[in-house]
Amino acid sequence: MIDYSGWRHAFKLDPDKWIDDEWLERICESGTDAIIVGGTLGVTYDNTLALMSRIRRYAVPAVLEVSSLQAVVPGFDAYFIPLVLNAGDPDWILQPHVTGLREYGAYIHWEEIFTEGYLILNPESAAAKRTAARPVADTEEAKAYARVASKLCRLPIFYVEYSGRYGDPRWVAACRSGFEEGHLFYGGGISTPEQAREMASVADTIVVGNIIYDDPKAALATVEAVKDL
Ligand code: 1GP
Repeated sequence: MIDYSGWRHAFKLDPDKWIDDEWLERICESGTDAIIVGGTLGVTYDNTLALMSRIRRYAVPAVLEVSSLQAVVPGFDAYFIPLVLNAGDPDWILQPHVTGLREYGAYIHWEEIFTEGYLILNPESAAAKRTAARPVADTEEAKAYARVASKLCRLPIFYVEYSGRYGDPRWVAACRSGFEEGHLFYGGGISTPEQAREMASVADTIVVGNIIYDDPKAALATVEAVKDL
């Protein structure tokens, strides 16, 4: 069973985006704590399987963040299941989960499954649009969402998602204060060592995604930044 409790840094690779072998090796061997495979658009069984097979050449833990029932590929170390707490479209809260468990419920290795309470804070992101994410008014409301995840739902993971845009550390800190016992991930717009350090000071794990494809050298620098802390 994987233990993410000590993770400080993870890279998120999108099956719908291309990375060549050389950069994939550098990313996987960078010292990051894990590779999360996930995306919002264009994720299929085939491109997820293809990416997993390439990542599996390396020792780094590999996790699939499930966003499509058609793309659940066996062979990852663990599966993170998002539960979008501020989804405006109720189909995105539990409906896909019911559909999935109805079909695959008997075959699941539950020790590999971890539910993430997801709070989407960038209204321009593809994830916000797809789930019709409700705007969050202020830090107190963000904290209340974190408490819902922690105290009412007892979820092990809270994921503050700014995908595509660097967020406000004060909002992440508010989520941290509402999510006392569990593990807090932050993802969104990290592209410099300074941003990596800033968010790592309020989140347990920072997740670095897009910059891998835009400027892979800058992506690698975020690992060092966090390890030094
Ligand atoms: C996306 O939180 C991750 O799900 C990372 O965000 O792609 O903006 O780095 P970026």
